[in-house]
Amino acid sequence: MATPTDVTHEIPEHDGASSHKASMPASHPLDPLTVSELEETVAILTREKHLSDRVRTVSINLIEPPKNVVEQYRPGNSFDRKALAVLLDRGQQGAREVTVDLVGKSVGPVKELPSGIQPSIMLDEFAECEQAVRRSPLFHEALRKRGVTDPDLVMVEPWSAGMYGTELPEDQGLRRMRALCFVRSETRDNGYARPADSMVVVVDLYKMEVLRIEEYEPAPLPPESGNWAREYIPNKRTDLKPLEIVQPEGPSFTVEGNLVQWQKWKFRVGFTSREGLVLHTISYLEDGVERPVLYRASICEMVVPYGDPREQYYRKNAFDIGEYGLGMLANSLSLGCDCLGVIYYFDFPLVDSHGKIAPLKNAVCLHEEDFGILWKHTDWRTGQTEVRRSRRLSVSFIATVGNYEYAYYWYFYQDGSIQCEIKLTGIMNTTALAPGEQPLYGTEVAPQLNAPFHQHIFAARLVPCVDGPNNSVYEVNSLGVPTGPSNPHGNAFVAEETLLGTEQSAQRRVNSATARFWRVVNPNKKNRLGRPVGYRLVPGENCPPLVQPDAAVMRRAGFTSNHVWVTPYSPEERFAAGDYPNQHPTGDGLPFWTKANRNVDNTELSLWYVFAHNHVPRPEDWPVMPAAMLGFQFRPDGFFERSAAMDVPPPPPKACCH
Ligand SMILES: [Cu+2]
Repeated sequence: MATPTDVTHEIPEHDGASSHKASMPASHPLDPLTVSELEETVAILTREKHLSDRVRTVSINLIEPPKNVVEQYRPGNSFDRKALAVLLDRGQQGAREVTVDLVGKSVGPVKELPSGIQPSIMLDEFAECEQAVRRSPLFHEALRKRGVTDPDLVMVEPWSAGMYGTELPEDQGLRRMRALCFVRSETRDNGYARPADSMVVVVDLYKMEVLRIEEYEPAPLPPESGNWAREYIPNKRTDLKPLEIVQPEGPSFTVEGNLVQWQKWKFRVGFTSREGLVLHTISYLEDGVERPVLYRASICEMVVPYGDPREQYYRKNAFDIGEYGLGMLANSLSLGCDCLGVIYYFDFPLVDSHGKIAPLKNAVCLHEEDFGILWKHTDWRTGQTEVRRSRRLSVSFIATVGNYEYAYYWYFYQDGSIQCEIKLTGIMNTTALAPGEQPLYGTEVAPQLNAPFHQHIFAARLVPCVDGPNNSVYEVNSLGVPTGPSNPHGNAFVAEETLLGTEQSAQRRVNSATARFWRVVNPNKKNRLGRPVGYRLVPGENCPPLVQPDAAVMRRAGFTSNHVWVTPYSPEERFAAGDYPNQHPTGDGLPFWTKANRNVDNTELSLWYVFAHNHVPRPEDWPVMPAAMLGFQFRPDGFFERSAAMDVPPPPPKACCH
């Protein structure tokens, strides 16, 4: 969570990496806006006087065309291009959405956002906020009081301020951030080793000036450093031999524009400033027929509620997607480090708050991986052994959100399965402990250094189109049958399917006691066994929210109260906590939309899967946390007539002794 770091990788030009340049023209209605389209959007907005010194660009993204336009599109057809610009007017202290028609070269509808709605925090605001803090005499006075003699060594970490109903009257209507402070012992030192717990700097982002410094009980700075940069680690292990991934004939995928084809899979790679990587129109080719599976898939929101109730910390609940934008925080990936093997990179352009456009090189990584065995059987009677290697296709990006890194992977498998995996790494946020103090709501990870308990909660939005647009969702619970006449030996259990036909009935949680999963079916298409074709949503690690239902953060993070939500497909309903969770006064998103209790049976759907990593920190998560992984799978369940992986050929004879 919190501030961006300046992740500036030198991208070495290696053999074997090829890339999609952000300057390439759009060749499909779903292609993200290109550099020239973004430049044109900014030019039109400037010409029409929507941009000025006092008006900042929060985001500019493609307005995705309606489903029917995408379905009917054929290569060579002309297509509309529309951009949605979210602009913040610091002068008028308001925000608006402006539609720009890039074909008509005109400005379309302009929608003023209601007073009190704050769009996401812009990347530039983090730096400007830090400068405002450093300019403030209050800041220097507070440091002097704490015996901090070199302000340049103070790491200022602005956090979203949220909205908790406890705001001071003078804060009402202001766009704010709250900055925590850490003290480095030298410029490259890990600041998180020494939290200056006792002060929070509140900043007005409209005026870019410090409103006040909230002061708390001081705790001494922890005594140890927690350095991780290579120069601080003198004794590196020396027994690693080279491991190279070689694909002498190149990878097995093809890329054309943003269209990827691999094995029988076909999909389009997209990217937004908010979600980062988006996958579109995922289909599976069977006997020459393209069978649709998912129309759109992304991680659309996340929130990290911290469990420390102290006054200076209860507002630590960053919505890293809705409040900051993961696309804006995406890394430029590095071959041999972030990605290994024969890599195809996608570049995507990003727009800063001044309307400047720069391509983010190597934003998305595409490659194949060996993933152990796909299937195997030995007939011990005949000695026949068949084994197949699993090859998977990985599409990924990594975002740095202040102290944490989030690496997002989508994997495609040869048996028709899709998996989403998120790797959490980076540095834990910390607080200081007095000597001998035992933390109640965290783990002491180094002497006098507390890493508070917290949860990383993600929301995936999947738009299923399993063999067609109209789908239904069933919940499947495995239940033991009471011992009795129909189950005299007590061993029977059934897999009970329940239709989730309305939005209210489709608000569900995981349940390991019944091995619960969900089946997305097309009720209009039966397989040869007479059952509707389907895909199974298989949960992975998960946990309910541990904050109280009446915790203030739940107003905005209400989407975390269920693990599964099903809504009728709506292009307007894209983000689980609504369009503008930053400082939202009442909350928005899933809990609000689903009050209508709309029908979700045999219609176009959005399926929302919410999943959490409950982080009870370990000393071994310090100073940089080895990646923790969580996610979910979307596996065929009656979609195919039998295993879709039977036609995968055996490994070549020289690679396999069978
Ligand atoms: Cu964590």
